[in-house]
Amino acid sequence: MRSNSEALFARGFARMPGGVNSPVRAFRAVGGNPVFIAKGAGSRIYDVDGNSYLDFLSSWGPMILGHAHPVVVAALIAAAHEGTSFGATTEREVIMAEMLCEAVPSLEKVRLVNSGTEAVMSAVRLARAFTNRDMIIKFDGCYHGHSDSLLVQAGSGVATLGIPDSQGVPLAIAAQTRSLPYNDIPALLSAFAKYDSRIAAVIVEPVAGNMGVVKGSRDFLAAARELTSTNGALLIFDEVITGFRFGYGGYQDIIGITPDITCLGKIIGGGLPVGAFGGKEEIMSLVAPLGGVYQAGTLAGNPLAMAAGIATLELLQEASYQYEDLERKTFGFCQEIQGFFAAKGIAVVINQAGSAFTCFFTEGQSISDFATAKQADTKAYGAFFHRLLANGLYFPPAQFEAAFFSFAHSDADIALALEGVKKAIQSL
Ligand code: HOZ
Repeated sequence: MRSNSEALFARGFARMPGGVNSPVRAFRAVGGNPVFIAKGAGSRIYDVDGNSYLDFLSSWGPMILGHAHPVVVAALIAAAHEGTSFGATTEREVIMAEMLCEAVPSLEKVRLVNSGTEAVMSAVRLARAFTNRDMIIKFDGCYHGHSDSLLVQAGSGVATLGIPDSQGVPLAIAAQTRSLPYNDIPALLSAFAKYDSRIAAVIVEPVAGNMGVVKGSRDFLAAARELTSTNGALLIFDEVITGFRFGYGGYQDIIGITPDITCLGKIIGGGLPVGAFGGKEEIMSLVAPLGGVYQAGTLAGNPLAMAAGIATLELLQEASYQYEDLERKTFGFCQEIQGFFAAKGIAVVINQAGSAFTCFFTEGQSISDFATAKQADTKAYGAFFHRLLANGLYFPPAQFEAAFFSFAHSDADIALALEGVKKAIQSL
C-alpha cells in the first residue's frame, strides 16, 4: 500500500517537472510512480506509508556508512548550532582539504564545491585554460553531471530517458566534445591521431557507474594516461562515485594510475551536497583568486557539508571499516543471486566492482561498454525492480545505474536481502 506516496506524487507533479527534482527518481525507467521516502536508519529506508526497505540505492552512492549514522548526525547537530553558512572561510574547509590531499595521490590542492556536476564543469574549464585547447574526449555511457560540455552520449538519467545529447546544448559547445566507446584503446589512439594538438583533456569514470557498473580495464586507463601525457593533454578522473567507495582514497590508488585532475563528490559530503576538484599545484594555481579560471560559490565549503564529510571520512579510517569485507560481502551476494537467476533460466550478467554492482538482463556474455550495456532488456529490469520493491528491497530505479552495499548492511540484512531477491526472481 502506497497511497501516501501516490498522493504526494500527484501534488508534486503539479508543481515540479515530472514531480521530481532529478529525472531518474520519477521511475519512468521502471514504470509506476515513485515511492516517497520519509526517513532512513542504517541499512534501511522507510516510505511515507510506513513500508520499510533494505536500501541498495545508497542515495546513488554517498551513504557508505548507512543512513543517519549517529556520529555523522552528532557532527551535523554540533555544526548547525554554530551557524549554517557564513560565506567566509572556516576551519572545517581546511581540515577537509587536508584530508582529501592526504588521501588522494593526485591532489596537491583542491577546491570544494557543491556537487559533482560543479566539480567536473570547473575541472573542464581548468583543463582548457591550462592547455589552451578546447576539445574534450569523453566516453559513451559515462556520465559527468549535466554541464553543457558533457551532455554528449552521456549515461545515467539521460541514457535512461533516451536523451544522451540534451536539447539546449549549443551545437558549438557539443562540437568541442568527442565521445568514444569505453574500454576501446584503438578508438582512443585514432582520436589522438586525428585531434592531438586540439585535445585539452580526456575525462573518464575509472569504473563507470552510470551505464550500470562497468570497470575500465587497466590497459585502457593506462593508454589514456600515456596518450594525454605525450600529447600535452590532461587526464581527468571523475571519481565522484568511485572516490572513497572502493578504498579510503581514490580508485586511482587501486589501479596505480595518477590523473592530472580528480573530481570528487558523494561520499566526501557524508550525504550533504558537496563536490571537489583538484590536482597538482601547477594546475590549481590557475584557479581564481590565484589565476584567471573563475569559479565561485556562496555555499562552497558549507559548514554542514564539511562537518558531515569530515565525520564520514574519519569513520572510514577506523579499523572497524574494512573495505575488503564490504567487497567480499558484495561479491558473495552477487554470486548467490547469479545462481538464483540461473536456476530460473533468466540470462543475466552481473557486473560487480568493490561494493557496487548492476544486474544486466542480457543474453550477452559480458558488458564492457555502453553498446553492450544498451543491449540489456530494460523492461525486464523494470519488472525485477518492482518485484524487489514488493519484497522490501530498494534498488536503483533504472538499469543504467549502480546498486551499492554500505557498511551498515549486516550479515542478517544480507540473508534477508538474498531471500527477497530469490522471491523476486522466482516471481518473474
Ligand atoms: N544522477 C544520479 C544518478 N547517477 C541521479 C541523482 C538523483 O536522482 O538523486
